[in-house]
Amino acid sequence: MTPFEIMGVVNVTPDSFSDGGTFDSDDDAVRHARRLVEEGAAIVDIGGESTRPGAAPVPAEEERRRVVPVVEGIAALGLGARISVDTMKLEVARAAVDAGATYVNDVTAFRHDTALAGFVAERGLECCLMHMLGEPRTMQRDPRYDDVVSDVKAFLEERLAAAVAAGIAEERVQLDPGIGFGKTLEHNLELLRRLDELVAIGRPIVVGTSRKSFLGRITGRDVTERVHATVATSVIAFERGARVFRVHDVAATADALAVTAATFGQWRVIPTRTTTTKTT
Ligand code: 9MG
Repeated sequence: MTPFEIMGVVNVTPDSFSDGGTFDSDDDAVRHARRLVEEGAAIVDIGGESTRPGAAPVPAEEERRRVVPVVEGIAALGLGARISVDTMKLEVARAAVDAGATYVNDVTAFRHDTALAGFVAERGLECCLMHMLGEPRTMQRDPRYDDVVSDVKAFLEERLAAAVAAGIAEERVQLDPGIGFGKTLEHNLELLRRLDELVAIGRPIVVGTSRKSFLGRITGRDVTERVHATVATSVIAFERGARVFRVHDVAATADALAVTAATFGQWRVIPTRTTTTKTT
């Protein structure tokens, strides 16, 4: 495996917290995905239901309608990047996989729809299992832990065991502490500081800090101006052992992580390129 992988975010939702409603058409979303791959994304994550704090659930049919044409369009380009579907619903995952996705990013770690684990096993897919306390609608109402890192670690170990029991090969599972999902600012920083304790589980750790509100609280910056803060957290997470970075601003993150990896003796050959990320 390369020292790190970038998962570029493509939200096809009208209401995501940082880029909702950005695309005028499916083609526009497909073009954005291509750009993220050109900038260095190894995975593109297509989501049709916002999971921002307070977000309301979306019916499966509507989510499928948003996601499938974009997955089809990206698959048709043959970009060489893996296509991830960000969903907690079996029905949506099945349609996206039939359209070309090979990775399921489930923020509920198969708790919303337990049958999704069997589907991922049966189709030999990769998956990301994320920690979340509560549900998106209510998760930021006074989240509490005994010890946030130990609690998240125990949860991820339990979900990994459940995935393996459902028949998913352990090598296909990645784990994610769920930065911002039922966590205070202090919880998020503690998780980043002690990420090495999650790395000890033995599966690649995915980190998604991109443009999140705790970065706004620290820097005073609006959501469209959090690229530098996102890069800082990605570099810290890499140093602590994270290997997959779910971000909107791919070019900036790729350059920063390439330099960080080289500093620690892990060169990654990157072709000459001139792209810059549009942060809107
Ligand atoms: C969908 N989504 C939003 N934030 C995320 C994060 O931090 N990790 C993962 N895996 N998915 C996320």
